[in-house]
Amino acid sequence: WAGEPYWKEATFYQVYPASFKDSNGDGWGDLPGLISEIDYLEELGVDVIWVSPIFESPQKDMGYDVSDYQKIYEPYGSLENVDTLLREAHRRGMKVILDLVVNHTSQEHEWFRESRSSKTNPKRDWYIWKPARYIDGVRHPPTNWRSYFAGPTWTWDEHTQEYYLHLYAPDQPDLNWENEDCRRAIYDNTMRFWLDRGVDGFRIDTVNKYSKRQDFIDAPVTDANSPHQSAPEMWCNGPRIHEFIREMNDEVLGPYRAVSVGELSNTPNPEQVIPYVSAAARELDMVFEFSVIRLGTGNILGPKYIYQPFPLSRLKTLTEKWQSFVEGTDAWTTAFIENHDNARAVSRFGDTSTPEMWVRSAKTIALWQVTLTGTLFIYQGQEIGMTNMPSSWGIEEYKDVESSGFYAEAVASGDEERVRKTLHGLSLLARDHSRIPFQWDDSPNAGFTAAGATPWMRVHDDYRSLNVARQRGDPASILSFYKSALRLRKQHRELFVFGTFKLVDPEDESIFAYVKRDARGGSGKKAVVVLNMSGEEGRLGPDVTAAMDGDEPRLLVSTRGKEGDAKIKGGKPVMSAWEGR
Ligand code: TEU
Repeated sequence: WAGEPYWKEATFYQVYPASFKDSNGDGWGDLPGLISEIDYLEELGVDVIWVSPIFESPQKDMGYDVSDYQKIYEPYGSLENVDTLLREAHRRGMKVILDLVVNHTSQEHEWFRESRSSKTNPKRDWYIWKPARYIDGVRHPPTNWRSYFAGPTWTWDEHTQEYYLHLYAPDQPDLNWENEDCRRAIYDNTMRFWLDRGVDGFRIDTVNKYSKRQDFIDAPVTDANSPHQSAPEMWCNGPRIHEFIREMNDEVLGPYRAVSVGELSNTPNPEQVIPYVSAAARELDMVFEFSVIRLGTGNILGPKYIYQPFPLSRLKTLTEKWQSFVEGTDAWTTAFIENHDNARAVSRFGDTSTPEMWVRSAKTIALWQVTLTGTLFIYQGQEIGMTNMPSSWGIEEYKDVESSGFYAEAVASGDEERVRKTLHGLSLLARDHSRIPFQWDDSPNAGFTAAGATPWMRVHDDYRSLNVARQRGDPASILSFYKSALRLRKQHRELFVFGTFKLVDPEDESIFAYVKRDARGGSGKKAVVVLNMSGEEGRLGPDVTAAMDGDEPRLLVSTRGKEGDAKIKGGKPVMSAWEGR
């Protein structure tokens, strides 16, 4: 669109490398596998590929624990493979961004090995070390903070007799951004290294957590049954965070014209988000804000996996909040409903009770996403309606460090009800659901890896009926709908990518309707988007029909194709179950 950078209207696609495509039969996805499927992504309409971490790592947190930023984890391939990926993508006019994980490293990173070797090592201050507190002669961590994966944020180091800070697993010590040498090393060693190789930008992990409050005090006790308390205010959006991000931009992102999308959790107030993404602030191009995708979860620094049911109206008003917060500002937003940290959208917001409802609801979710303002991100498998792992699978199929942390915590509590609720929550919300192998076809192992191989996570029981091969040639498939919907999004970019968003009838608990208008007003066009998010036939309320202003509405698209078309002509629009128009 005139005067706008490419990444605003680009469709981004997240690849989780371990589970996308395995080329050599070791059960792990890899870069040659990804390269072999670039044509598939191009055909889908992808402009930018975001590859989750591929760097050397002991894989305690699936590569979000990097032990060497300049080496590729061997099962994923080599630096040459990255060069080929970049070449093949660029040749097709596509771009590639990598994951930048610099809040913490692996404890096996050379920097941390040095840091923990002695209190006088020059890199001691590159991580956050504190002495113990002694209460009645008993050793305690410096603060009472709870980590994201359950348990404390501090681990004792016998050798140097101090604790180090880790917001995530003990294997993921936090870097000390207060130390300027450490920041310079991050810019050089991790960022410039990849940009010089031709990478187009970064998805920046945990971007709001680099500046910790420096007083290191206890958080108020909110969970009397636990020694570890939720304390995001100690490390999220801290005192120097905007200085750090601005520096990162001035030093690296800006000069390289690298696109950036930061992960911004625990930041539910638009006033806190705007400074990161305001164009004038020159920090980040965009961020992920998680209010919508986290619907149904408990406090992520507490009972995250105790499921919290929510009404549709909540999903609607949160969508509106995170659509409209940028209106009238120079900031930019994103649209996404899946990633590697959340369960599958169709299982959470759609209906998988029958094959028919599965197809319909996956398409309606697609229509919702492609009509939202901001840069659109799709997660691998979303485009074929991949679902959560079967509910019959036991806890042994869950491989994620976070799932095992929360499960172990529930078991340790000795409270059977809590164990039961946690297992239930995990079956709906665990990060594992989006991490199982991608379903390419109906051959053994779903075409993800060789027939006789052992995939690193179990392949979904449904892969014979739910796979790319089956949907590719079928005009009525979810995949075909995504392709045409992504084209539609760009044909009407002034409404869908750049438009304003206005919710209609916020209280209706089955119909989700909104109006998109050309923000610059030039075209005078508008679109009324109506999604029946229920398994019942629905009639449009007066507010929705009024939103059509008495004009002769033209049906641009129905998720039900011709059938939807026939009904609207009757004058009294009836929406069939899980239909979107
Ligand atoms: O996630 C950071 C994070 O705070 C959450 O968004 C994450 O969903 C987690 O589940 C919180 O409970 C990023 C990565 O996306 C995630 O995969 C990593 O585990 C994490 O950082 C640590 O590097």
